[in-house]
Amino acid sequence: MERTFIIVKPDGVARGLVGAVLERFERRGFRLLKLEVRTIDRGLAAEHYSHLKGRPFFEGLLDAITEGPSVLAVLEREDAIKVARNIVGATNPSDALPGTVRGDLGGCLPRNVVHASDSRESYEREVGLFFPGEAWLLEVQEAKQE
Ligand code: IDP
Ligand code: MG
Repeated sequence: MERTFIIVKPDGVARGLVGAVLERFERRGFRLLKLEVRTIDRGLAAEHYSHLKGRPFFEGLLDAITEGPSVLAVLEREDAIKVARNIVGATNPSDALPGTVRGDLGGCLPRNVVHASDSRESYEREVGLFFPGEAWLLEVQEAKQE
């Protein structure tokens, strides 16, 4: 069993797509372990996207992810990270295939509806950033990797 971290971004929440996005994950067998509505502050957003610092779209990305409430979720199933990335689709909604969240629900960069962790390392980093002190999430994850 594996876990992943997803965000329905402010554009997705504003467009009323929370249910549609979460339904896709539930129907693919994901179990919800954590669900929270939160407006992400700019400092946390900058840490979350620190790998993109210096890109020309960085400040606009921070604007987009902090402009309203997001929905944060930790989800579990086998191969969670790979399956979630497949559900989400390509980064640019213009490239995303039909059947994926970004391919079906659209958006325009940087507002592409949803985030999903791209690796186990990213998941652990992200869940530690967004839910610090909730060590049980990390501990169970680590125990299962041994
Ligand atoms: P991902 O969300 O598919 O993992 P990343 O490359 O990690 O894609 O980029 C993080 C986020 O930054 C994207 O989801 C999108 O919101 C934004 N982004 C990525 N590339 C561009 C771009 O070329 N222009 C504007 N925003 C971008
Ligand atoms: Mg990414």
